[in-house]
Amino acid sequence: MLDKVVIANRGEIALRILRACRDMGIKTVAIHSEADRDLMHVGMADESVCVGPAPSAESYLDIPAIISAAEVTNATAIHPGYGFLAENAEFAEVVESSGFIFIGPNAETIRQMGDKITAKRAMQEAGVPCVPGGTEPIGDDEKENARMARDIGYPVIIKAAGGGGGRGMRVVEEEDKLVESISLTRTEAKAAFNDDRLYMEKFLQAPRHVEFQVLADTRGNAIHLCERDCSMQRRNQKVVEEAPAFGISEEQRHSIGERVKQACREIGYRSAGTFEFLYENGEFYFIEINTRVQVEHPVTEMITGIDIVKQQLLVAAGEPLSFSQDDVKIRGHAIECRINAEDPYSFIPCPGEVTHFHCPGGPGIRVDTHLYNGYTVPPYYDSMIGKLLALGHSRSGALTRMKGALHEIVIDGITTNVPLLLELMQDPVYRNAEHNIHYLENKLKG
Ligand code: MV4
Repeated sequence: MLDKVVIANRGEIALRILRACRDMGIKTVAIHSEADRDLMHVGMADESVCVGPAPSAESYLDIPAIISAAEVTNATAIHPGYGFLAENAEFAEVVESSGFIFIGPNAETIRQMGDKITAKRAMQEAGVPCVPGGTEPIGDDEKENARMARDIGYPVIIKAAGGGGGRGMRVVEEEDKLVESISLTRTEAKAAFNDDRLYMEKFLQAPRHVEFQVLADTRGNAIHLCERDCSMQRRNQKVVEEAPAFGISEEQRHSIGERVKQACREIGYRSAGTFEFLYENGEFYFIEINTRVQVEHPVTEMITGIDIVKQQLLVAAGEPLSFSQDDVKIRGHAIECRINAEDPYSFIPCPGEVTHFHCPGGPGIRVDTHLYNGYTVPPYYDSMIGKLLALGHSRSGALTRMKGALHEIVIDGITTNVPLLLELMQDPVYRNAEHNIHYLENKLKG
């Protein structure tokens, strides 16, 4: 088993990784910036190393500094969490070439799946249903591109191979905008990703966002942990996530689950991963794969009872997964609300001192947060300060418990988005699960 893990992240996910290590008797090293000395997990870790000043580029993204921290503490492995360097193939490569285990997929897989064209081609070959559209990069032949778009049918969406998470995309409603849209998107892709390869897909107008969680080990075992619905989002920032996805049949779950497992085997996937789909008119369409543990992984943990981070640690140590597909059963329904230090309607970040924090509790309530009385939320990083989860026997039971917990939680001293979350839990469209990926933005437009 791993001896000592460097937690190369901050906030709630760093604490989450520390807790999994603690459960397994694995020693922990917390790396942190100068602004994060007071983070809870820094005090709880066996060792801590300051890797630089507040700005992420000089600390959490500083690869040599993180490798040095692993060396001076004689660590075995490095867990990147999510964000920061979690899907940075170069980082995974340097970690492994420096003699440490990277807790995640291997660098080549991260690189290949980070290329949205290669990823889509791999999925098509594995029989995963994809959005209609080519997996050849869009060329410069205007007639050829016009024919491609006509074959797909307008509206189409132009996407950057190096993009993802909403960056480097443009919708084209009619033919006379196609040439200009391709040119603009190519320029933006070159500037943002240093990669001007583009691809074209049918634009789905009102889909839901449904993603499948997978786990794969180094012994050829791959399982899926069912799906999550992440449609309640704003500008590609998820606000509320849940599992399982409302209205998905056992047959659909089995069919897509078998295909994503087959894809894992064919690409040699290792560790935790998420296959993102758009779901519209009863059909699934693959869009992207995320080669990291995700913010919303706890909703899957609550309905299956499987600790995803512990499985990552076991797989990194070369152990087999602790579960077979037959062990994966859904019990109940879980909802997650992301708690952000931000204005609930303008979304402007509101860092500052938390003068009083009261954590909700009771049956089926889980709170993943690094907050404590007197903690000061710094202005340098993402505004998410925690996740509130509620598990119920049914979706309506989870909704009731979530509402209660949102009324119980106290975070004095800073502004948070709790009022918006409460409003959403009482929103009739959300309560009837009739929302899609555009619902929240349209609702906020008033
Ligand atoms: C799409 C789409 C509609 N049609 N692709 C946004 C980020 C990345 N996950 C891909 N995204 C989308 N791709 C086709 N062919 C709509 C989106 C999209 C979206 C997808 C999932 C969750 C939230 C979203 C918000 C805006 C657009």
